[in-house]
Amino acid sequence: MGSLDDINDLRGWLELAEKLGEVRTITGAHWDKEIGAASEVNYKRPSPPALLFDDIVGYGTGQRVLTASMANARRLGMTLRLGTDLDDRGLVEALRTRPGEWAANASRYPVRVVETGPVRENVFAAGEAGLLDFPVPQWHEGDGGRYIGTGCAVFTTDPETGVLNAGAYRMQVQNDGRAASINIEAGKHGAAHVREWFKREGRAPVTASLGHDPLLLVVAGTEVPGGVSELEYAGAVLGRPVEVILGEVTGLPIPATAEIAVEGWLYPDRKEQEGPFGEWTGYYSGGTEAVLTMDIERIYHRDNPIQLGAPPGKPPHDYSYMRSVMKSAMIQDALIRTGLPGVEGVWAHEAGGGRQLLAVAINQQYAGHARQAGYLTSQLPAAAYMNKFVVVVDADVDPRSLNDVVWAMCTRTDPAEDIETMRQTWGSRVDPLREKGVPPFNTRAVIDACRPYTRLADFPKVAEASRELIDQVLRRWPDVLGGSW
Ligand SMILES: Cc1cc2nc3c(=O)[nH]c(=O)nc-3n(C[C@H](O)[C@H](O)[C@H](O)COP(=O)(O)O)c2cc1C
Ligand SMILES: [Mn+2]
Repeated sequence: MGSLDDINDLRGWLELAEKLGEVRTITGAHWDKEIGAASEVNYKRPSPPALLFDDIVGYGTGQRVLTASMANARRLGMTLRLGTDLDDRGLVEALRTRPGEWAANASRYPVRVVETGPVRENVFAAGEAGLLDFPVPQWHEGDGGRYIGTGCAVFTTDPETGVLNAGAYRMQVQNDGRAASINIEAGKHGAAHVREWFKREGRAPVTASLGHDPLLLVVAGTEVPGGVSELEYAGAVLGRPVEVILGEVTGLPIPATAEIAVEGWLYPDRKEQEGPFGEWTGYYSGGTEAVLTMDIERIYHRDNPIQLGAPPGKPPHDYSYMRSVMKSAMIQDALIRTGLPGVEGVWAHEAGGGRQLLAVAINQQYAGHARQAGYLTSQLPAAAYMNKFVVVVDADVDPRSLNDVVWAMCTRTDPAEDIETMRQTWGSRVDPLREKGVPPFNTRAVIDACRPYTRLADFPKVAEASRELIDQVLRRWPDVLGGSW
């Protein structure tokens, strides 16, 4: 044990992360708000370590909760099997073109069905055990309950093609642990599967893993293209198939090394009040609403299981770093694949939860190029959900620097001319601007923060020292000036 190739589950992941000095343990925290608040304090620090909670009040030693799993470049790079010593820039470099390759190669890694696995160390039928046998956190003070599904992977199939989908959809404990609501936004693949099952069979089979190699959270929680199974995509990342067992009741796959998994059916009229929940926008999502709820038919768990927590909130939150890095890479790949020339970089800023604020740097080549980049980006399947602003900047602006992007907006955008809006676009129920009872549309803007194409030749020069001059003074006073360039 100890190298990237050896990671086969959350425990292997933890072992390597601990060896790298990337994990801190907290004992004696209460599941009621303390785990959530301690995690929140941790996210706000630069390059936060992962936090492993043990000896949780009311639960024995060994039942653990992990948060901030991928909150820095080193652990995200490790999770994506790209390296164990990457920094922000190195990770972005290493990730370039990979998402497209993983999607293209996914079909070469169909899941491998195995007879049994660690997840079957303990198996309970309905009524024999409940979700509150585990130290499920109440994450935020204003949450409507305890959420066992944050860093989860919810599995559904397309009833026609059998293609498996995994999505991270929040799951609130219901009925004292005998049920869980699953909050799937309209437009997500899981929602389409469930709708199709309802139409054909009147119910939809579902399994969910609640603790696993964080790679499964990356693939379930990121917009892997439709029709591509996230588990096969994970196989392409790993270079080997993911092993699954088949659920006893539904026959749906469950990762063989999952820490905790549940299984059951959704029915169109089986709903419970769900929420509010502190969401990635930085606000609590509305009030409570009736949400599809699964009565638990089976609970599977390893001895001393570890929940993978990933609670959102005002950014930076648990997975905002992961979301930004993955979104940026996927959107940049997708934008280049449209055939748009001159794409220099894309960054999905954490302040916008990795969705609402996208910066695109281009090398302007023709009249209309900048707007084309903006409109295309805002409607790419990888970017469309809940986008609010696409800011297009020239190649001399670093799209990852919020300061530089805002500076470009302040100096190259003429608000009356250069902001284009779109209406009735793909929003979300978690949008704090949405009015209750209204379908989750949003509006969005493309902000052209490029120098006007007609003035490229004579636009004022940027007032900063040239590279040569900077290098000259760095060489002269390295003790005083070195390190920051
Ligand atoms: C920790 C976490 C929690 C999430 N919670 C939800 C949720 O409650 N509902 C939802 O529709 N999407 C949620 N998402 C976003 C989806 O997981 C994401 O859009 C994913 O691409 C959905 O998979 P699908 O495209 O296969 O449907 C969450 C993502 C993460 C990482
Ligand atoms: Mn999907």
